[in-house]
Amino acid sequence: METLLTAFQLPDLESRFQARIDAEDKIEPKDWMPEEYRKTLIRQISQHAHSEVVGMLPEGNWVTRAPSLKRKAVLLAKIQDEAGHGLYLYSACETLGVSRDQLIDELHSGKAKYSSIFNYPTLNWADIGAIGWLVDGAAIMNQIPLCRASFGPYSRAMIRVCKEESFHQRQGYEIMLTLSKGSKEQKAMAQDALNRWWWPSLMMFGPSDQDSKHSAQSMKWKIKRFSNDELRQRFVDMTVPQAELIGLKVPDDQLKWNEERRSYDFGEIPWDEFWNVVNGNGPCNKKRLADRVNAHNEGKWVREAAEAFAKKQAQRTDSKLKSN
Ligand code: FAQ
Repeated sequence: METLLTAFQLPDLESRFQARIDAEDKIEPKDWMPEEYRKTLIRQISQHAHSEVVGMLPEGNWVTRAPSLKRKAVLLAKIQDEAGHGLYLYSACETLGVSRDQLIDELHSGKAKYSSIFNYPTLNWADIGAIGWLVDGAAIMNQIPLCRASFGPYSRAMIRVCKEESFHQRQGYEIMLTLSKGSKEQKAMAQDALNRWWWPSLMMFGPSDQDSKHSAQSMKWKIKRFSNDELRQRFVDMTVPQAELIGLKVPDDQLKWNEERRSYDFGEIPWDEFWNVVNGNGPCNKKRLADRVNAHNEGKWVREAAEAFAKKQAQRTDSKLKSN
């Protein structure tokens, strides 16, 4: 009987759900939602959380070698921000009925994805500038529309994330500006970093629209507001003039302003490289995962201590309440 009822009710529930989305209502964790919507959100939000946390590794590599105390302090603060973003996102994901342990297990077993960009090495200080400028720049371009995602906890988390990412982008650009105004060698370092990070940054937006299997449904559900190619194009249009302003050359011979479209035409993305990295065979995939697993294992005593402390506090509050 229950199955029959569900079968009759489902189309009605689904159309009411879509009507709420179309009316720009926010969906909250306890609202009815199609199972596929829930799964899509868990997939995207957890991949996003993993990216923030794995994304700390290439930058963490430079904390001890930052060129001044000021640069070290700024870099440390940025890396802590990324950890915070991971935490908001894991929390948003948990409201969908999945545990953080489960999500972390999926990352550590290699089942869950994280952004391809964090599988590239940071070879010198200019790479830290390029990550802030390009990687955070691409992240903001992708994430500003997510502030309007239909799922309430995700959209609210993204508002704070975007504010912090925009500071990150500016500090990265400022590093690149300083290097470009420096010695011949420093300018060459900045150009070399741009050469290596340009194409991987464009890949952050995901496969081309024709190969993106989730975009159409995610856009109908207003999780995504723009397609991968649309956001990539906006990023190119925003970033090319920034490169020109500091005297750097974007490494793309086919890059050309298109007056008719009022936008840049650009070359073909090396998709083989993208899929290779996504499938676990990029230059640093194995190292990144091993470093995450190690950090998690080494942090076991911290989690246990925090849990014991929280339990003790709860017991104290309990006995205070009883004695009052
Ligand atoms: N890397 O059908 P679509 C940051 C996968 S945060 C790896 O187009 P969708 C902050 C995709 O998951 C950066 N995998 O998928 C920071 C799917 O695989 P699946 C992270 C990728 O979801 C800065 C398959 O390909 N940002 O940088 C990638 O509709 C500096 C088919 O793709 C977010 O996660 C990729 N680049 O669109 C931290 C933003 N692209 O799951 C430290 C939220 C695609 O079927 C330092 N996410 N795949 O096995 C999104 O907006 C979307 O998920 C997309 C992909 C646009 C990434």
